[in-house]
Order: sequence, then structure tokens, then C-alpha cells
Amino acid sequence: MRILMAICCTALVLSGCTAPKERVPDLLSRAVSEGKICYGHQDDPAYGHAWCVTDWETDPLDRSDVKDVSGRYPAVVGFDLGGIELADSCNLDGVPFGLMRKAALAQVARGGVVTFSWHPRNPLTGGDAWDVSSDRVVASILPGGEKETEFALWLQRVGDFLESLDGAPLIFRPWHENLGSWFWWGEKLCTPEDYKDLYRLTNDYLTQERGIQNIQWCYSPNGPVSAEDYESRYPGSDYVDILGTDIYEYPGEGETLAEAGERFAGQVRWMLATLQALAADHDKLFCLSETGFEGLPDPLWWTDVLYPAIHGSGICYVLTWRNAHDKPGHFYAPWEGFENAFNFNQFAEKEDIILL
Ligand code: BMA
Repeated sequence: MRILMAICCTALVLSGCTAPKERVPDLLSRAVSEGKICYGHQDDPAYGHAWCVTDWETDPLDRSDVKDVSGRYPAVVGFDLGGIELADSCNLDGVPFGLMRKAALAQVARGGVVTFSWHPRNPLTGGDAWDVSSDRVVASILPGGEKETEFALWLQRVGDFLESLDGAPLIFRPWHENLGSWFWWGEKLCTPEDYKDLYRLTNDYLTQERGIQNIQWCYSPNGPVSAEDYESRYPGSDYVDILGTDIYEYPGEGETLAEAGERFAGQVRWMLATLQALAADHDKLFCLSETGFEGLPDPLWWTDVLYPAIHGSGICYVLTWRNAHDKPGHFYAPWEGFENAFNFNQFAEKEDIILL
């Protein structure tokens, strides 16, 4: 048996396949089979609208804006690795990587799911992820590029962190929102081939060279986009396990909240239907990897906008972005005392929405 397993694992590595399906976090597989959707929140245990963990080593990390409001934890917690590439001790939003590790393990221990995005610095200019002043950055870190060696070290540091999670099943979602041009790996900043090479190189390094097999790889361009656009930079089915998309609601010029909500819900429904067809073709899970309406100005957003947009869609999870503790209007989930909390609870109590 052990020999058979060793042969299978070797075959997997040699064939370039990513993690086998058994590695899908239990909760996600269960959600999909029952037609349910896990609710997720970015940075949930690290800070909230008006609080921030200060001493993560002694703090039990049991506070959560979502739990303060609903009595339950989000089923999915998202974290961002931006800064790990420079060996910083905290990420770009001030979250210590030690806290992230401890909170991620606690989330998995309670049966939940963790997902990691990555907003790395710009390796060519020294700027941040949003520095789009050069369209040579991706080319510069690919094999033969002048920043190849430096980027290899960046990936090594990502690998060191992910490896320190003791084999816990996790989702990694690098190089996201790549069909916009606001990150240095965006559409106008690199060719489709260079983008795919970057995604594949990242995956090959972590799964094959480092042997990290507990990662579900999520590809998550910004949406809505056509199936053709979505696939134009798709790295390939051997490199991706979950098809994602990031779509936010923004109030349009002269639009009422109801109109903006309807437009956004329509975009989400349309994009998720597109993903459902692609996911069926590629035999993948799919999700709404990031969403939200900054500051939640719509009092009925959860039940009248988000829920009708995702109900019955087939996604395994939906994740709303962070509740910044240091930027008062920058929040995407309710917090204790916020008027929209009641509506969030109505959403959280739906039969097909999972919290923990
Ligand atoms: C953005 C904002 C920024 C943050 C970045 C990475 O959407 O929330 O404030 O630095 O995500 O988390």
C-alpha cells in the first residue's frame, strides 16, 4: 500500500498535476454536494472595524466582527501574503505573519477554510503591487529575466510560509484580477503567454520543487468578463483547481442604490453562470473569490442584492473583503452596532449559507 501510494505520488508530481481532489477542504466539498455556499471574510481574526489584535502570541484570536454580529465565525477566512516576499514580519496591511499562521491553523481546526491572496511588491521598480509604470515586470522575473533570481527568493519565502501551515488544506489565489490593469501582472502589463508562464512557474515551484501538495489553486480574474476573456490567460487545468472571480459593487453615476444593486447582482449572476459552464468543462469548483460594497451603504445589501446574486449559483464560497481598523469607511462586513448587521444575520440564517 505504502509503495503504491509512493508510486501514485511520484506519478502525480511527474505529470505536473496539482493537488488531488481529496485535498479540497472538507467543508467546501460538503457545501458543493449540498448546494450550499460558504461565507468568507478577509482578515477576519486579525482586526475589525474598531479593533485590532495587538499581541497575537498571547491573544486567543477569537474575536471577529462577523462573530460579534452573528454569533458565528465565517466559514472561510482570507489572508494576504503581500510583504512576505521581502521577509517582512507583517503584511502590507500590518497583519503579522505569525498571527496569520496561528489564526489560519485555528480556522482549519474549527473545520473552516483558509485562502491566501498575494499583493507582492513590484520586483523591477521597487514599488508596490499597484505600480504599473513598467510593462516589463513579468518578463523580468521569468527565466532569463534580470530579476529571475530575486523573484526565485520571493517564491521561496512564500513556500516557507505555506509549508509552515503543517499540511493544512488551503487555497492559494496568486496573480488575481489579471484582466484589469491595476496590478503589475495585469492585462496591459504582460502578454497572455507571460502571464500563464508566471502562474505555472509559481505553481510548479510550490507543488513540484517544494512538494507542497495541500494547496488548491484558485485562478481569479476580475469580472464580469466573457468566457473567452476569462480563458485568454487561464494557465491550464493542470494548474488550477478552483475558478474564481472578483466583482465589487460600485455606485454608478446618478444611480439609486436599488439600481446599482440590480446592476451588480445581474453582473454577478451572469459571471457565475459563465463560470459554472467553464467549471463543468474543466471539472473544477468555482467561487466568488472577492466581493462587497464598501461601507455597506445599502441596508438590504445582504438579502436583496448579494443573496439573489449567488443563490443557486453552484459556487463553493463567497468572500467579502476586509473591515479595515484604520480606515473608517473601508469595510465590507458588518460590525457590532452597525445598522446593516440585522440584514447580515438574515442572510447568514439562510439554509444554504454556511458560517461556523
Ligand atoms: C485593497 C484595500 C487595500 C489593501 C489591499 C490588500 O482592496 O483593502 O487597503 O491594502 O486590498 O489587502
